[in-house]
Amino acid sequence: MRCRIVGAPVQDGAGRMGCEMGPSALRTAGLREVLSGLGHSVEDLGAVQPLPARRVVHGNLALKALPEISAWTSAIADAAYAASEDAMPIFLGGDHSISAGTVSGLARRAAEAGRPLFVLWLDAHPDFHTLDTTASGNLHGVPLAYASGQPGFSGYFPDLPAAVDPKRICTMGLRSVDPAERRALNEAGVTVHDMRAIDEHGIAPLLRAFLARVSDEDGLLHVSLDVDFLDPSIAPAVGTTVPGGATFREAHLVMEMLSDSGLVSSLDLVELNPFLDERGRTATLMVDLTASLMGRRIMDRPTRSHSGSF
Ligand code: Z70
Ligand code: MN
Ligand code: MN
Ligand code: MN
Repeated sequence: MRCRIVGAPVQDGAGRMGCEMGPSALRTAGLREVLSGLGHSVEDLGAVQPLPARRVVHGNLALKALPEISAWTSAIADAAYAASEDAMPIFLGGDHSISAGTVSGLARRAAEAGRPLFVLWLDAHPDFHTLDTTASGNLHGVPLAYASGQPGFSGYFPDLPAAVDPKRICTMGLRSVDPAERRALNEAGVTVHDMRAIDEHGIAPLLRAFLARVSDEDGLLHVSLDVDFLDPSIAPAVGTTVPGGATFREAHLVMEMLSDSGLVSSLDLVELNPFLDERGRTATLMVDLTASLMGRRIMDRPTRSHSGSF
């Protein structure tokens, strides 16, 4: 596989500073070396550069850094579109607002390729607020709503060349959902596997069913991994820890099943705040999870059957 690493050192979308250092920490934890060691070719494109922010005024006075995040979204969308030509892009956040750009750029790429884009959102939160419903004003709470064409972004965020169909989005690991998000997720038809569903059924059958849908439609699959999908006891380096997250074993199993499927065409690693880490353990875990997604195994397994690359 040809991988392209794209740094997106954005921190203005989160409630506290530090995610800007995320790409550096992931590189320091050996992302590139791990990917090369698994036999992939790796090109590191460095960091996306946003254009200067343009002044924007919105009625929701809680919104923070709207001009800055809008400028980042535009630059990241262009970078995602370019980096996904004949390669698998791996985007290094940065807070989760970067996915407004990554997913919209990838949706444009998929539309041009004539293939449906699916999104697997691994997160404690759905990030499904609109600019009107967010109470915190932190724009890492809106990227999935934006990229799936929910109303109210027009004139504030870049125009969407192509939206992801909400019915092709699957969220896993949710355990902190605001009331407006719950309503919007249901109305839009997003598949939600919250922590209760994972406890009740096990994570494997839920993921298997989603992967079967991607495969049936010959879809492309973007995976967006928020550090807070993981339990804070194994991944402390995130500003918004929520107890009861995915275990080490659940998270690796998800990555191994994704790898076996051969369907994954792009990846976000987001919300790592190295300022909150303990001797790099969260950064190292994120790199190890990426290794599982990219083919690292405990023992040999039968080879994959499907190629999902762009
Ligand atoms: C909450 C809000 C959020 C990520 C926290 C939390 C949003 N729903 N997103 N961490 N990645 O502030 O809107
Ligand atoms: Mn998130
Ligand atoms: Mn989150
Ligand atoms: Mn978070």
